Amino acid sequence: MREVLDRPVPTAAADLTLRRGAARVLITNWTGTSTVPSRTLYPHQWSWDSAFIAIGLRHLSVRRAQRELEALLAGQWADGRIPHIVFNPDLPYGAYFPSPDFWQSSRAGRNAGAPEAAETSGIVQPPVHALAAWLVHRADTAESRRREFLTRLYPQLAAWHRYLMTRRDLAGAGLAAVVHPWEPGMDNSPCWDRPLSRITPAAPDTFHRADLNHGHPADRPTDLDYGRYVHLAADYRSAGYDDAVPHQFAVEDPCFNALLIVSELALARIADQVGADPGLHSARAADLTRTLVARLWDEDTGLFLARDLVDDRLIPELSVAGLIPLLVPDLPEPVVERLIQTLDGPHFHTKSTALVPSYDLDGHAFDSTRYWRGPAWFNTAWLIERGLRAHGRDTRADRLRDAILTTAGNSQFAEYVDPTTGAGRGTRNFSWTAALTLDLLCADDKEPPL
Ligand code: 2M8
Repeated sequence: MREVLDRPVPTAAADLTLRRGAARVLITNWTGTSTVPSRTLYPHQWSWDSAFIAIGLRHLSVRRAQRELEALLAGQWADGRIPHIVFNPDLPYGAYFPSPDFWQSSRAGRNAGAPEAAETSGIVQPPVHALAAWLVHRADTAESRRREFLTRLYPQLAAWHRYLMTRRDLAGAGLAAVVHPWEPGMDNSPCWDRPLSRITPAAPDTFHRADLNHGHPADRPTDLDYGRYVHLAADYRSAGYDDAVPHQFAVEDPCFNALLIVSELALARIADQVGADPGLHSARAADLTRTLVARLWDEDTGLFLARDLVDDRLIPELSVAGLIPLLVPDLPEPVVERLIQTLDGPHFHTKSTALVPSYDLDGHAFDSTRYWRGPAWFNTAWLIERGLRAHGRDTRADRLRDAILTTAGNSQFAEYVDPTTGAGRGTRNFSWTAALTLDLLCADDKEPPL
């Protein structure tokens, strides 16, 4: 425990209480090797959760933040993919669905290079990891060098990005595609309704949802959505998790690709530290930025939209994912300006809470409590806060920061909240909510995002 408490603390009393609360969540959710998103609903290690968690943990214990990322990377496949879940072998299969016996990674994923020593899922999540590794390094560069943290991680992170830029460039157009709604991390976003409508759901009696043992059905995806998730994942498994086979669900997501750009820029910084070539990564970030704007920017709505690769059309649904490219430092200024207008316009502006809903407040599918169909989430708010600062909008960023901190504390670090009232929804004591709260409390606002 001592390593967790030996970092400096901010002085204001309210901040101190919030910081202690957030630290308590992260300490409770630490398993000894990594952090679970939630002790009840998500009892294994999740990919982008661990990246956000490491970003917060670095303020408590740099060593623990390093171990968080190292544990995740121990589950990396030889083809470079970082699986979206690394399973805890000590838990029974019933603790979470889909469990290791569904994914069968070490057998079904053998040709794709799944590890033998760990059971994992076969799909991925957004690439926040290089950004997290860089921020963890920067929190204590001496400790990082002593443990050769970046030297060890660089080849793994480079292989991960290579996988996304080659095997996952399904359209051959220069962006990474996702092949399952769990991959962009926003599982039941209305953006996926149209692509998912083509998928025949797996029969309800062929699987058992464990999430409803812990989550309220009104907060979670429907059974119909789950049936489709199961069908898609089972098909991918049957194909040996081979990306070259045709995919029934294939989408270019703006949040996923914006995070890839920022992580490429972080990888350039990392390459520079370890004596590798930073130019490769900065050139890739520049190409990705141009392609993101060319393929996913929608001038009419003032937002980035997802592209459905099955019919090669933009999906006309307004999601918070389309605001995340604000993080990209070299986004053209008129696009930045338009994005901020959209953020502050009728589709995303909530007068009551100042938080950012996951989906269009005026949208036909808006639901203020159901998961990624309206609720406000803390990771997306943190990313937008960082993006506003990256573009010098500090006053606007301060407002969002205050809203995040107030709501995180009032909601017991909820997984997500009703954006119209701020009431907590989903599980409580959720790790990335606590971690990103800590980051906002402890990181220097003036520190460049990269
Ligand atoms: C949610 O997704 C999982 C499947 O991966 C689920 O619904 O069971 C999403 O919010 C995802 O973004 C997150 O990483 C995961 C764990 O917090 O939960």
